[in-house]
Amino acid sequence: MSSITLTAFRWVPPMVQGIVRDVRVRWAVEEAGLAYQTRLIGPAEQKSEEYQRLQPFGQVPAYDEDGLVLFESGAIVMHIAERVESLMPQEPTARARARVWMFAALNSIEQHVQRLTELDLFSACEDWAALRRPAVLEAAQRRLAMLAHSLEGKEFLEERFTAADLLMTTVLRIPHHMDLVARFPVLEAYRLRCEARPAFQRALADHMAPFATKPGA
Ligand SMILES: N[C@@H](CCC(=O)N[C@@H](CS)C(=O)NCC(=O)O)C(=O)O
Repeated sequence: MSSITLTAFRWVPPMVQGIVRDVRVRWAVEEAGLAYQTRLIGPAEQKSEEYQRLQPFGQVPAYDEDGLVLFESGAIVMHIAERVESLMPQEPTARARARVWMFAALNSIEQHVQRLTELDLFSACEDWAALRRPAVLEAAQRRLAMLAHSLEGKEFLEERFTAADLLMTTVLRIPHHMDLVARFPVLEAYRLRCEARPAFQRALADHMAPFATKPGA
């Protein structure tokens, strides 16, 4: 039985609760049926030498499994998924296809929805943001339309749920402050279908639980 410790934030502002990247790792661990413990950190630990030895950029998540220290949520999810059939098929072609979509989620979709979300949540009052937003929105919509086209008539990105769907769902959750994903009924139905999984519900609840207590309260 391995010992897994996942690092997450002790508290984040309500506007980003539910979309911090530890959610995807919690979800993968839950799908894999593994037990884990959480180490919650705040700004001081984030900046510490000790933490940056685990996560060189001082970000979350960081993951420690019996002394094997990993960072980058996508790499952590892949590490977990490669051991469990429920997240990653054994058959080589299906496995390669799942990997393709994992990278697509993180490299071809996430950057667009992240850019738009950052603009809206952190820079909305800046004059430059108003000028930049239409092009950023247009690029995100174009990419999501193509993703919706790929998912047309399908339940999941490939034959069945895999770690690729897990990552893609967490990416589609990023622009939660607006109806961007809901503009594409295929994507909205897909997101809701994946989020209905009990493992996701447990992961989200465990991610949210610490935020009930405000720091210093
Ligand atoms: N590519 C990294 C990104 C990690 C990341 O952006 N983490 C955010 C939370 S979702 C963070 O720690 N932000 C605080 C900071 O950058 O100082 C991954 O997927 O793990």
